[in-house]
Amino acid sequence: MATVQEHVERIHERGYDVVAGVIPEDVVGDVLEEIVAVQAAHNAESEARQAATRAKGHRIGAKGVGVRKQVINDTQIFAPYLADDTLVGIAEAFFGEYVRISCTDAVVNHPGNERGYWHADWPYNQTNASHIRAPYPDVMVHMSTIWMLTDFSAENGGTFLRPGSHRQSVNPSMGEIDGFDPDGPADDEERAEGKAGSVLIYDSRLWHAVAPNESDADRVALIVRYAPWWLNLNPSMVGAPEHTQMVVETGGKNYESVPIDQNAFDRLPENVQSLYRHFVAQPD
Ligand SMILES: O=C(O)CCC(=O)C(=O)O
Repeated sequence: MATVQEHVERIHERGYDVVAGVIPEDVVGDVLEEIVAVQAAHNAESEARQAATRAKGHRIGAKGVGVRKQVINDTQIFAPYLADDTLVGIAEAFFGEYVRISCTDAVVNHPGNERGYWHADWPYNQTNASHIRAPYPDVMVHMSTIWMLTDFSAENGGTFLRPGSHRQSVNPSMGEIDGFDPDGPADDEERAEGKAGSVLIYDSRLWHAVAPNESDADRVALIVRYAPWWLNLNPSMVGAPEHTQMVVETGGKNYESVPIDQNAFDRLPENVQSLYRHFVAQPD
């Protein structure tokens, strides 16, 4: 098993790494079942939101992917693992103490989902209303993770990744760069692969894309992102004044999430509460 330091070095070098066994083998099946059921129960909402975003002319992920945003409000079955020592150790190695979670979404990539566009994540994704304008400095300010609830393979849509691209000061969310097609394959692309229960960690600047699921079963994952205390998350928080100003009033598209309900928060283990306490819903 790799040490925190070894993972950190690989993320520095390649922009990504995989931590195996974060959710134990005997638990991951139950997590999968629960997440699939919750996402299915909210799928109509997910489709309506994606259609509305497209109707406004905004670019979003990929057709054929069902989403449940801030799924921690529906189920806390995976919550104990969010504060996994290795994951938090890696985040703290980059950011220092007082790390926070900015996103806990569920994604279900159905067989035949379309390929997504190459992009970096918020706050580097230039399609978002709030973003660090490119060319941006060579600093990682957000850490993205994708939690594999099914095995990830090249066949079932293991994420496309471009190793080393995290050191660039731009990404293709802004359109073609030096002849690089945001919608096409890349010569050096790699795939995120691993057993269910593993977590792909990447520098949010890494160029990556949703891959088509060419298997006959869903590829299911959690999208969790870790941020330092010093990154302003307010533009991503529905209801916060910066979100209203930068997203609602401009009609823009954004990286955003609803607050965590007090009841859901109360059910979290104490060490996980500290990752969410910045984002607890205020009573009306
Ligand atoms: O689900 C995946 O494979 C990729 C998701 C993605 O592109 C993202 O979270 O930004």
